[in-house]
Amino acid sequence: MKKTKFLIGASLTMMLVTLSFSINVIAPEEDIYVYVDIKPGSCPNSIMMKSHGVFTVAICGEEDFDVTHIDPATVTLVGVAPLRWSYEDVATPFDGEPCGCHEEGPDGYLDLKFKFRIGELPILIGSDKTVVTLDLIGQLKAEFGGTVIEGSDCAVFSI
Ligand SMILES: [Ca+2]
Ligand SMILES: [Ca+2]
Repeated sequence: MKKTKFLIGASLTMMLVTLSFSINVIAPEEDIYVYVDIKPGSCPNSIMMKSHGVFTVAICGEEDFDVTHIDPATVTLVGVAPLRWSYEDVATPFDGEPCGCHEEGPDGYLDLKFKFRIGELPILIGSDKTVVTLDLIGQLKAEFGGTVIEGSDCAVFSI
């Protein structure tokens, strides 16, 4: 009886070792956290749900982060794909508290700018001026390792 328990324990341990080993092999890279600015130059980031327009979201470039390494086609905001994208210095990373923002614009580092359609956001708000965190996710281009990038910013939604 004891021997059986030992064998089960040993094979479980081996399975766990194998499992963690393969995870390490598949995902050697840590995700890269990027600074995201909804409506660059604006704070608060107000979005009117009923206006069926578009709004701008920038991924901020930094001294040690080149936004041209990002594959724009992989980027989504709360699961929504952008209408289009372009490269322009329009934003400055905000390093304050979560959901904080500033009105600073260009900082000398190129940013990746996206346009998203307000009507495509999967967001339902019950009351006016609801603050919602919007998560952005994407990947670097294959030649830069395809590493996952992620970031978020908040918007104040009005009905
Ligand atoms: Ca902003
Ligand atoms: Ca910039």
